[in-house]
Amino acid sequence: MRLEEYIQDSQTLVNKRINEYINKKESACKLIKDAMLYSINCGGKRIRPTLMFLTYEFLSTGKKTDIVDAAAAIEMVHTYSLIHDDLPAMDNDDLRRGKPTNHKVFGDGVAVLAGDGLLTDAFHIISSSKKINEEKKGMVIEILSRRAGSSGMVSGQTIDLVSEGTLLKKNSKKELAEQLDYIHQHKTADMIMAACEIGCILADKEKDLRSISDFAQKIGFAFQIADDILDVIGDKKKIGKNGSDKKNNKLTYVSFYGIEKSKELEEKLLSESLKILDMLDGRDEHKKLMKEMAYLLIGRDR
Ligand code: GRG
Repeated sequence: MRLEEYIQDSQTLVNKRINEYINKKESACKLIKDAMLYSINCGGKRIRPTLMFLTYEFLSTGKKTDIVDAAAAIEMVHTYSLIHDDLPAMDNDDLRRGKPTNHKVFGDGVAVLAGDGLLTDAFHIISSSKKINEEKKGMVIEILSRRAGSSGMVSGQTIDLVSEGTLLKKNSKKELAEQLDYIHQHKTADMIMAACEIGCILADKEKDLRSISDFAQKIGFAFQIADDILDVIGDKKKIGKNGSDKKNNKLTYVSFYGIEKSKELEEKLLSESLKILDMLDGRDEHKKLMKEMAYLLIGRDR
C-alpha cells in the first residue's frame, strides 16, 4: 500500500468514528456538538492516528479498526489543543487548517468549551470502547493523560506561552537552549510519543516500548523543527495558518539556531529515528510506511 492511501484510509476511519460518536450524544446540546465537529471537520492531517495505526499494524497482525477508538481519542485531544492554542489569550490566530479558527466562528467562550468537550470525551470514547480490552484501557488512558496533561503537552504549552518575548530578556544561551528543548519535547513530541506508545501497547509489544518511544521522540522533535521552519518560509495557503511566531516573539528553533542549523538538526533526528526502526522486528510493509511517514513529517518526499 502507498503511504498516501494509508493516510487517507486512516483519515476516513477516524473522521467517521469521531462524527458518529459526537452525533450520537443525546444529552449534548446542539451548539457544543456543532462547535466540536466544526474543528474536527475542518481538515487536519490526522498524523497522530496514522502513527498509532502504523505502529499497531507494524508490531501485530491486527488491523486499524481494532484500535479506532484510541485513534479517535488522540485526535480529539489534539484538536482540543489546537482550539485552545488559537484563542486570543494564547496565539490569537484567525486561521487554522485553512479555515477561520473556532473562536472566530463560535466566540471565545464556546471555543473554550468545545476544547473542554473534546478533551473530556476523548477519555470517554476509550473508557466506553467495546473494542479495546478492559486491561488495556487503563494503560491507554494512563499514557494519553500523562503525555497530554501537566506532565506533558500542557506544560510545554505553558512554557511556550511565557517564553514570548524571552529573546529580548537576558537569559543565558544555555538556559534558552534548555527552554527550547523543553517546549519542543512537551508541546509536540509528547503527543507523537503517545500515539506510537499506545499503538505499541495495543499490539501487546511492551518489550518494544522503549525503542518505539525513542523513535517517536525523534520524529516528534523533527516535526516541530520543521513546523518552526515552515512558520517562517512556508506557503501560508499550504500550511493553512498565518505564521505568527515572529509576531509573537516566540522562542523557536529558527529564532535560536537559524534556518541552516535547524535543517541540519532535523536531518540528524530523522536518520537516528530510521536506525531505531531498523532494529525492530515487525511487518516489513508497515516498517517501510513508518519510514516514509518520518520523511513526510519533516516535509520531505523519500
Ligand atoms: C492548548 C494545552 C494546549 C496545547 C496546545 C498543539 C499545540 C499545543 C499548539 C499548536 C501550535 C503548535 C505549532 C504546536 C506544535 C505541534 C504542531 C506542529 C501542531 C500542529 O499539528 P498538525 O500539523 O496539525 O498535526 P493538523 O491540523 O494537521 O492536525
